[in-house]
Amino acid sequence: MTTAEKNTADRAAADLTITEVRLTPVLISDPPLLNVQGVHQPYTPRLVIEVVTADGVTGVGETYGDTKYLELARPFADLLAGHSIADLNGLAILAAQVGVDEARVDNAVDVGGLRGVQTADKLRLSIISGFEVACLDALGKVYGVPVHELLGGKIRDTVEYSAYLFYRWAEHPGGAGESDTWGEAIDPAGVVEQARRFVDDYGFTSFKLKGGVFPPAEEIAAIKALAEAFPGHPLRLDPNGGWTPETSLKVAEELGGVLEYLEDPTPGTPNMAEVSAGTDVPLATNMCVTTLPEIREAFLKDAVQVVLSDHHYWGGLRATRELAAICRTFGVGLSMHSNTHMGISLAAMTHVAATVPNLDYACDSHYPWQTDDVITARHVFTDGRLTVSDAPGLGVELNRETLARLHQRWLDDDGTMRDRDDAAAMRKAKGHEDWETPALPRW
Ligand code: GKR
Ligand code: MG
Repeated sequence: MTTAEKNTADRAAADLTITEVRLTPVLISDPPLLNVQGVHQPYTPRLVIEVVTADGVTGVGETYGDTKYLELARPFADLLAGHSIADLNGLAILAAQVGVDEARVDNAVDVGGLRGVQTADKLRLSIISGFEVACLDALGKVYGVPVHELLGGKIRDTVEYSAYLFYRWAEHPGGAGESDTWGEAIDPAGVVEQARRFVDDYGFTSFKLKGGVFPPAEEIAAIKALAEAFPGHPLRLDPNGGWTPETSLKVAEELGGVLEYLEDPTPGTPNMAEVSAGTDVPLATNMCVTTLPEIREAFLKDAVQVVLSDHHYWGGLRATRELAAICRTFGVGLSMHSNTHMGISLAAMTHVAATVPNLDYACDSHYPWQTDDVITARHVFTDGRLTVSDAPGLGVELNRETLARLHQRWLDDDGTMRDRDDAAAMRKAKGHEDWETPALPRW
């Protein structure tokens, strides 16, 4: 038997049955980044998922780690023993058996994540996605192929990311958490300085500013300063629904010539449709189109011209490709959203992005802000791009020592960091003791 024949025989004989699932919640450090709800906590919860097959092959995935996600992931993991890592469609069937405590669902607004209205289904999808990625990683390792090949194959060798600029403080209130060397950015000069470092360190060529923090005039000034400092570079502004339609239209008029797109200027599809009807600036969203049932109204009303995909809450890498196909059908652009995450998620984002023909924009990623990672070799951006890995599976390896340390941090936490709450974090700052998440639209 030739080596190739033996490999084929080995693969055919592989036992794909899941025999063990390991769930490891961790707390990863996060800088004091500001948004419409408040400020990031010093530490953010994430969940690392490992599925182990009967042959001892381990696949890894990552998703949100707040208590409400853990409460779903645990019973879901219990259902997986005996399931095949190749039965990806079966994950949703199993997840439907897991009950969601409705009291845990932030119905009006998604606390911390700013990903639109939360539902029990969306919580389930956010769990399925982490397991789907872990199964794909394991499957890729068994068959000796990269995850992108399991999705049909890469159509690009590198994936472009944008610099994700945030207004931020130099330190967390009371000097909590880890310190870094980025310094404060609370005005146009600070934002431009931050952008320069993103360019110098990572080579990003497009920029997204998280807005909704200061009155719109100040954020308009910051975008204009970026346009002047980086002429011709794509710029985006995202106040997470912080403005009324009227304010949004004024901002669109002021920034018409410089914005690549305006992201969620105003909350909800009807408001977005009103803005869309009054401006030529493309509107993007990761707040009003976040699930399949939300697509119809938004697309029929031409409320959005770009949807930000996110495999975490859309239900996985294959679901992301389905979303891409729907967007293609309707002539709606596709970009990619990000929350605080580590390298397992970035690997998954890069694999799926490499396979989607109509990913028309540089993807978002919080990764440069994350100094903690559970993988052995951090991803390196070159010219703002990541090279798509051709190694089996995701192409990342767990650093067990770091995983244990970050899990210990989660165990040692008194409970205050285990659930992301940007408003609670804001109240710890001097002068903001009475802060409440502002009702949207705020301006
Ligand atoms: O982490 O502050 C943040 C972001 O505002 C994030 O929560 C959003 O979901 O980045 C996201 C967005 O594009 O809206
Ligand atoms: Mg957004």
